[in-house]
Amino acid sequence: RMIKRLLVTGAGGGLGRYVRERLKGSAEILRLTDIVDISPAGRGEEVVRCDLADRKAVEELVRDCDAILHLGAISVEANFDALLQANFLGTYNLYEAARKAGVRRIIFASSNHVIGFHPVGERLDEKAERRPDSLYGVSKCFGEDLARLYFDKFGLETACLRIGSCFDEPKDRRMLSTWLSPRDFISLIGRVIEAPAIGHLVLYGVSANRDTWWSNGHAEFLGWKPQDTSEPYREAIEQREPEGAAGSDYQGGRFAAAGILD
Ligand code: NAI
Ligand code: 15L
Repeated sequence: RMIKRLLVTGAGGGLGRYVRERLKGSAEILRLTDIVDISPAGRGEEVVRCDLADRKAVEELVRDCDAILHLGAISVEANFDALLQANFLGTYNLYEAARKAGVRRIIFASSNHVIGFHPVGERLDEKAERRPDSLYGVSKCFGEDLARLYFDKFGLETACLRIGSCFDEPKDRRMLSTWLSPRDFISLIGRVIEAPAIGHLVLYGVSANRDTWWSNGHAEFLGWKPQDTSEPYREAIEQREPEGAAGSDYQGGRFAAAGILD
């Protein structure tokens, strides 16, 4: 069942580093790529530097890969021209290259910012209306729609992971609800890679936090159970951060409160 070669875009970023350290045994070879230099290939690794906005280079990059973990992107709000290259064009290039190369499955790092304008406390499932809170969020909506198109037209499967906040620890009150532990992130990726069939799947990437807003009830077939919770961090966070800090009315937090960057 083990896949041969898994391409990981954005391998130099925060989540890419978790994957490189901890995702062992899900693929024989990890092909790691980023636009920035990353440390040289170790055992079972290949390293390729590539700008996702470069169509020809992406075609080359994807060749011989069985599945893709697509993390490479601008990962915060930015001006439209920057998002246009990395997120819109980069994701399109990747899907086209994947289609041509016959790649079977993509895990797309979507974001909670596709639903960030829903109010805090509202429970959402995978059918919730998308309410992006930023141009960044719109770029992730585009990726989700592209994934839907490539499944309906070509049968290319994608799990769109609407990742909450994946860091070593939750950093503020909002992340008590949105935190995804690195360990749960890795186990979720493992489940998605190993599942026999996923079709087009939208998932929330969130740990078993007390006050989570998101439910994965439709995806129980994956058998993914988050192990971690933000509770051990609550006391320290509540002590250092006053209640009702800016941007906290909406699930996207500060992204919902910010303006458009030019
Ligand atoms: P990051 O910013 O640390 O890493 C993203 C990587 O993508 C960087 O190494 C960057 O050099 C690379 N990249 C940017 N533009 C590129 C281009 N044109 N061509 C090739 N590579 C390019 O972000 P992080 O936290 O590791 O996130 C990974 C993915 O997960 C991103 O797509 C982000 O939007 C998504 N995500 C992350 C969340 C988190 O809590 N860490 C939450 C929601 C979504
Ligand atoms: C994201 O989409 C970002 O990539 C990450 O840096 C965090 O801001 C995260 O969402 C979050 O909402 O906490």
